Formats: sequence, structure tokens, C-alpha cells
Amino acid sequence: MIKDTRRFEPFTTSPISLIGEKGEWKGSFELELGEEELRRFHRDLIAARLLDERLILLQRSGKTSFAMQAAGHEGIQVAIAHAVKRRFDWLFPYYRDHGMVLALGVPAVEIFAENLATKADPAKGRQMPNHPGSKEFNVFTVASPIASHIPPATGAAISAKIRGTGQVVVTSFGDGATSEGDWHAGVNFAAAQGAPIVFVAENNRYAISVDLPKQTGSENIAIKAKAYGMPGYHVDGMDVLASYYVMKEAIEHARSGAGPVLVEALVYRYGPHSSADDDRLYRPREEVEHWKQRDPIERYRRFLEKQGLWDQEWEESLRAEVEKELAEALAAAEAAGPVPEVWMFEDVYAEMLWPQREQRELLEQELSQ
Ligand SMILES: Cc1ncc(C[n+]2csc(CCOP(=O)(O)OP(=O)(O)O)c2C)c(N)n1
Repeated sequence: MIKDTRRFEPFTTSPISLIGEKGEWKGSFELELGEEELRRFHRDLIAARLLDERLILLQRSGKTSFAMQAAGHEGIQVAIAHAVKRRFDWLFPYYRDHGMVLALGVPAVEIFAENLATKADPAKGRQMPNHPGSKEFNVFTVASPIASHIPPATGAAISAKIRGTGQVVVTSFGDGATSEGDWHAGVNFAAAQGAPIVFVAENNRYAISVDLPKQTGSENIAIKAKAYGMPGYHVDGMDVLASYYVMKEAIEHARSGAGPVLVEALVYRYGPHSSADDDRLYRPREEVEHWKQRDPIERYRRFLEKQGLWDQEWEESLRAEVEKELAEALAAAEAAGPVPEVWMFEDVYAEMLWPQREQRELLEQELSQ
């Protein structure tokens, strides 16, 4: 059972929202967040957007092969990074979550190096671009097959429960992922085992070109939680404060031993699905423009202004500072140099078998010509 101190009702028909269109605070409770943290949300939102833009430019300039855009998703992503206990709780994100990973504290140089496959990449250049992970920050490396990270996330949460560590797992995914068998297996098992895990759907209404009505017959995603026996929250994922408070409550619920929670965060992706997609073929431009009016960064900026915590000068210095940090991180990632091709043979077997030895030799011969 959820404790009586809860602020939000599960299964609301419209998404929970705390910041109005003009930036007004709509909550019925005190903010309880200091000025520094409120400002930090803004910095992290901006950093997420600017990182996203840089990753796209890297693909456009031929430095990396692939990019996934996250603009429009920043509210829920930054909220998750602020709601978890950093370096203690575990995160199992998906490929659109680089803003979350950055806000969590994973160095930008590692994120760029992962995209560029340079020696500064902790994954040694073996991942697809936009698939970060971090041992130091308890971030499970992103898995490409949709929803395949859900059963392992549940496993990690069951492990934390058995060992009594007090850790919570937060895993995120798109709306399309909720149609996968892996998703249902993982969510069901978590509820049956009372695992301390929060499942977060970043519902941007599209799985590439497949829109939500073709994905599910349910009235929304949060309601699916009812059948599994857990609370389901429906939140405006472009409202960073609503997302933060809902995530706080969900994480607290899971940590208290009351079992898992499902959160549906309503977002919109401004760009195409990936650098290999043309979204003009399936989305009207007016729809994209409509959602941009609800931009998480602009809405939060208005909120800060209403609170007397924002002015143009601060905004400009903040953006310049973040731009500089990202430029330096990118330069450091590039300076590390590309990973040697032969690294692909390492870390698989304790002792390399003859086929790998032979293949490695052949590759080395080829490369030396
Ligand atoms: C099992 C599997 N099937 C298909 C794909 C190809 N694929 C990559 S992303 C994607 C769409 C996923 O949509 P959603 O879960 O809604 O997340 P979004 O990309 O919209 O954020 C698909 C079908 C895949 N990676 N894995």
C-alpha cells in the first residue's frame, strides 16, 4: 500500500502537471526545493538539449554513423537523474536517454567517446552510438533490442531486495517497448516478486512511424499497471517538476518495500526517430509545432522567472558555460584517438580460442598492408 503521505493519485485520466503554460506553480504543496537545485534543473535541461544538438552534428559531419534525437524528452530525463540516489540506485535507460545520463553526472567526455568509439570510451568502442553506460554511476549499458533490458532490470531489483541493499532500479523505455514480450515478462515478474523498481515509459506517441493507437488498445500506458498489481502514474513528462515529484514518490514507494511502480511520462520527440528516418512521411508539421509550444525548457524558464530566479544575463552565461564544457569534452574524446580494431577480440574469453587468434592475425595482416 502507498503511504498516506502520497501527493498524487495513480491512474488519473489526464497527466499530472505542476507548471502551467505561463510558468505558474500549480502544486497544492510547498516546493521544498532550494534555489540551487531549482537552478540546477535548468542547467541540466539546457545541457541535455545542447548535447543532443552536438550528437546530431557529429553524425551530420560524418564523425559518427548514427544519432538518436532526444529534444522534447528532457523533462522526465532530468527529473529521473535528480530523483534517484546517485551512484547507489541503478539505472537501466534506453537509447534516447543521453540527457538523463549526463544529468546524473556521467562525464560528457565518456558520452562523446562512446559515440565516436575513441579510447576514452569505457565500453572500448564496442557499442552503437547513443548507447551509453557507466559502471561508476550504476548505469546499465543501453541495449539495442527494444525492451530487452526490462527483464535484467527486474533481475537487478530482485537481487537488491534479496540482499536487502535498499537500492531501487529505474528503467526507461519508449511506448513501443510496452508491446514487446520482454516488457510484459519483466513487469509481471517484478510485481510477483515485489521488486523495488520503477518502470518509466517515455511516451512520445510513436515507435518510428507506428503511432500509439496502432501500438495498444489500452486507453493509456499507465493503466496497464492495474492488471499487474502496481500503481500507474500518468505524468506530463515535459514538466520537469511534475516528473520529479512523481518520480520521487514512485521511488520512495519502491524503496519502502511496497513493490514496483509504472510511470507514463507524456513527451514528444521534436526530431525524426533517428538520423536514418524521415518523419515528414508520417507526422504533420503542425503536430510537431503544436508540441514544441509545450517545450520543457521554455516552460521551466518561465517558472524560474516567476520565482524570481531567472534573468537573461544568467541564461546567457549558463549556455556559454555549458557550450564550453561540451566543446572541451568533445575535444578530449577526439584527442584520445580511435580504438584499435583488434580490441574487438579482447574481454570475451579468459583465454582466446584458436578461431579468434586466427581471425585476429588475419585482421592484423590486413591492417598492416
Ligand atoms: C526487438 C526490436 N525490434 C525492432 C527494433 C527496431 N527499432 C529500433 S527503435 C524502434 C522503435 C521503438 O519505439 P519506442 O519504444 O516507442 O521508443 P522511441 O524510439 O519512440 O523513443 C524499433 C522498432 C529493435 N531495435 N529491437
